[in-house]
Amino acid sequence: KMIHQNCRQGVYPRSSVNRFEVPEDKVPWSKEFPDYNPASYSAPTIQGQPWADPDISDPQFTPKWNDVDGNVSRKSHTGEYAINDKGFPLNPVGRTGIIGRGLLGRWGPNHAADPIVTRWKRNGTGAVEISRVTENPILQFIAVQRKDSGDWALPGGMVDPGEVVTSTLRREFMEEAMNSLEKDEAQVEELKESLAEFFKKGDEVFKGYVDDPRNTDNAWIETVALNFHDENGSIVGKLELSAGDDAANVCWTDVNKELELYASHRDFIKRTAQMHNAHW
Ligand code: RP5
Ligand code: MG
Ligand code: MG
Repeated sequence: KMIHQNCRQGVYPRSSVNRFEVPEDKVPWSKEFPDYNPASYSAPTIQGQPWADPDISDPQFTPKWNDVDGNVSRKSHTGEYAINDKGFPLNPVGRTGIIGRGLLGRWGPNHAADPIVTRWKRNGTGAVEISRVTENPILQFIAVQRKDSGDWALPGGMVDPGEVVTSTLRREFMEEAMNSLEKDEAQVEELKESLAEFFKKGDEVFKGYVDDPRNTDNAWIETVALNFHDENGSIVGKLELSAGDDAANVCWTDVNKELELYASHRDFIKRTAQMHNAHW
């Protein structure tokens, strides 16, 4: 059964609001928790943003829960989520110790996409490096350091309204790992072109709920993580990386079990390593 760790204790990110502590056995909604009394928090920075939903009490706001709602999917990869008697969608994993939207723009699922760009680690002569421990070849992936938390993470981001996930994957990669927001239109077109072929065929690594520290009882992140592998290092292996947007740093990172990454990203990298029979 799915469980979350990163979103059920401590202070909510970029706020001074404490989560109501939820012990592991009290996470599922099916478990009685009469003392449960979480604070409500929706960050002032999301109010009125074009990418954010209105307040749930706004009479103009008539969301189609569990459905495609105009340009926005309010469907969950995890199945049908419940709506409580006050009209709030409920986190499919369970309690988080906080109600409201927190930092998230959407009530219910907030859909993201995570590109996992990999290549083999090579030595000076171009030979693939083999781990002396597992005798498996060592994979590398492109990681970014997040500006908000300082954690290393995948260069992922939210799916824009009406955007197809395959476009989100390439756009977020370009923004966070290649600083495309600071490039001019012609340079962006050229970059898009050069990545088009590579980003055409990705292998699905994960689709579902992300254990993100921003999740609340009424808003949560779901993602689709796809692996784009550069087998001989000739495509992205040559690209010049440059951190941009919400990334402070970017670099090729060796894949192994010592990795510590943001949210559930370590799980995604572990699965990727297994898919390639790589060292872990
Ligand atoms: C993560 O939040 C998802 O897996 C994705 O990487 C990310 C999306 O949020 P932003 O990077 O846009 O903040 O948990
Ligand atoms: Mg982004
Ligand atoms: Mg991002």
